[in-house]
Amino acid sequence: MSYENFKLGPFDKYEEPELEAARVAFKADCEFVKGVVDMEGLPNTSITEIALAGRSNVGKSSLINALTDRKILARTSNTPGRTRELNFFNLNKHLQMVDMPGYGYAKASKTEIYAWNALIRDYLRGRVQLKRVFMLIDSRHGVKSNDIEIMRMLDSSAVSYQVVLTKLDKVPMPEQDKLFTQTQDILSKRRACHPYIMATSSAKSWGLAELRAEMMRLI
Ligand SMILES: Nc1nc2c(ncn2[C@@H]2O[C@H](COP(=O)(O)OP(=O)(O)O)[C@@H](O)[C@H]2O)c(=O)[nH]1
Ligand SMILES: [Mg+2]
Repeated sequence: MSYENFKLGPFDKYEEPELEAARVAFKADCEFVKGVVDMEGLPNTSITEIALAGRSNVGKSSLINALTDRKILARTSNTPGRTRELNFFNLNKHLQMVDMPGYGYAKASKTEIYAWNALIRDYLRGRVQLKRVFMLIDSRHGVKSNDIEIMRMLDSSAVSYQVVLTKLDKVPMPEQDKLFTQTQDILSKRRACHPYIMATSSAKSWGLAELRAEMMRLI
């Protein structure tokens, strides 16, 4: 696939032993901890946390399932906006992964949107053990204005984040190069953004080994 050629450009490099160690780590037990609707409900632990953020339907739940090789761990759905809670998953008591409520869901009411945004904002700003936010971007659509809004908020709160392109299988090879360059351009202007992007397809298992390795670097 085309993105192999980019490993020294916008993509970081991972050696085989590191990829293998991460693969083994993600084979461990992964359990759903809880769904959280307000700040009081946050699990009271100090385990390293990473969060998956992104627009509704970008593929957050699918990515958690693919990373952990479980089919139904995180509920995936064809109905956008169904995930309205912060869903906490615990990987072998070492890494907590948080599936965040999607933003940009057109059919939601203003009140709902306001409540989710407040929860997302409070969580992202106030969580000490949160080591990185993985900002999922649909490869077909690229970075949208509401993605930029979240990135701006992360920049201003100094929460580090990294972009993960999803559904790369939906973009024909000749257009992938353009997607990578455009994404890289947008990100180069952002302060708290990790310099490398990650490219994945949960459907084809592309980029999962690398993303697991990147997550394990944070523990
Ligand atoms: N082709 C393709 N479809 C995907 C991929 N990841 C997710 N999807 C589909 O996109 C839709 C939304 O996925 P979901 O994980 O529920 O998104 P979420 O709202 O961000 O949690 C579902 O129909 C998935 O099957 C992928 O890598 N490739
Ligand atoms: Mg979901």
